[in-house]
Amino acid sequence: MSEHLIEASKFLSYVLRHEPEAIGITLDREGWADIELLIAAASTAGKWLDRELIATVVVTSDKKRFAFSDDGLRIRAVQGHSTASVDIDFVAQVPPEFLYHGTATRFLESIQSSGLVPGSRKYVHLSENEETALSVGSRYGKPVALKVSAGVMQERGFKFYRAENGVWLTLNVPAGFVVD
Ligand code: HQG
Repeated sequence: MSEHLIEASKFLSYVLRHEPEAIGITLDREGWADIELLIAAASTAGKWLDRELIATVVVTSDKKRFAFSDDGLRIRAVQGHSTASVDIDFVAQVPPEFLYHGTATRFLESIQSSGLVPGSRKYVHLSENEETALSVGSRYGKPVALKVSAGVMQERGFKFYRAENGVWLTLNVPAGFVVD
């Protein structure tokens, strides 16, 4: 991905997950933003975007972070939100027996005492494979992939959701369900 596309992708993550108000747009509860309004608001904020650039980011995003509405008029981030205005109505699903959470070794002590908590986001993010978790964890330091007994958690009543891009979400993981 070129620098230009990475910068546009980061900008879209910022406004569609975290700070829509920074450029004066609003997202609905499902996270959707009107693309024309987004382009106009971005331009007022000094950020140039057009439909073609947005479409290229959506299609080339390695993690499939964004999706267009069926009519092509709106865009949203499919997971990763911290803004309180968005609360996607995910349908709970049965997870695989184990899921992985990527973190940095410096957080392990705290995780052992408090379990996995969502931090500034709404959910704890989990992946089906260890490699993805390691790459997520490497953003914060020496990476480690924690194995989570998702199947047992679900049997005990914890809810799991799967975003369109395959990332699994749950509200929290008590320390006892982290198996290594
Ligand atoms: C850690 C990326 C101390 C947690 C990824 C993580 C993901 C604790 C950090 C998405 C803790 C939160 C989300 C505890 C959890 N004590 N630290 N009790 N519980 N943590 O960025 O999962 O590339 O909010 O391990 O692919 O790293 O941006 O969450 O290190 O899907 O599209 O607190 O972001 O996607 O960090 O990443 P984050 P995350 P993108």
